[in-house]
Amino acid sequence: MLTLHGYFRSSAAYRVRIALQLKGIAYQSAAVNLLAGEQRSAAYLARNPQGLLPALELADGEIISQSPAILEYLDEQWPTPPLLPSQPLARARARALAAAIGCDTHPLNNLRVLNYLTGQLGVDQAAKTSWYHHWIATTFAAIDGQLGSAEFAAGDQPGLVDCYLVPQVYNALRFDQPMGAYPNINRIYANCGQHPAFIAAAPEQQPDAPAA
Ligand SMILES: N[C@@H](CCC(=O)N[C@@H](CS)C(=O)NCC(=O)O)C(=O)O
Repeated sequence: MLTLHGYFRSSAAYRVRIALQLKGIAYQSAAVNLLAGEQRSAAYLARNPQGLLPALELADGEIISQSPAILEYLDEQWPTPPLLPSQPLARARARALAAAIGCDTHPLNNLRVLNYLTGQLGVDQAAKTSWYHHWIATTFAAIDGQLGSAEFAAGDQPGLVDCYLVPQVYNALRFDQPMGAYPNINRIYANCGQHPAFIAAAPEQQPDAPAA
């Protein structure tokens, strides 16, 4: 059985949960409380020396870190349904959209970066929020037009881009990001919200989420 070391509100763990659910892969969750700093505990650092979530533990105890690597592994080991379109150009475009979120947006707004802004750099809460909104808006403005008018990000089936987009939008809404300028992102987010895999992967459905 696979074990996903994650946290209900970790965007990167949420990406992996969506893929696991889309593919119908059985797994168990091991909670690492980000707000309590458990990602820096000796036990977790032994699994992932970067101290970042998620980490996927295979049945034999091997560990894979970094959500893009985990997503690729899952797609290689459980190819059906695929996370990527079949045509090379469409695959490249999907990977580019995923990277716009995973490489160019999420790292700027990660917990440790926001904590560094308010801690070591003495930035106040308003400036921190401005920073957060700015980097999300920069990416969402750039990718909204590339998303087209299909039900999901890369067509009529959910896939890799949706795995990245939904957690990023969830996170943006938590931080009161103005979302009115992104009709395609909003449509895809709403459609994913009706899909069983995304419902099961949602933060509120996770065992470590506080009771509502
Ligand atoms: N590139 C990494 C990013 C992982 C990451 O930043 N995870 C966040 C949670 S979404 C984390 O563990 N943050 C801990 C911290 O900021 O101290 C991935 O995709 O797995």
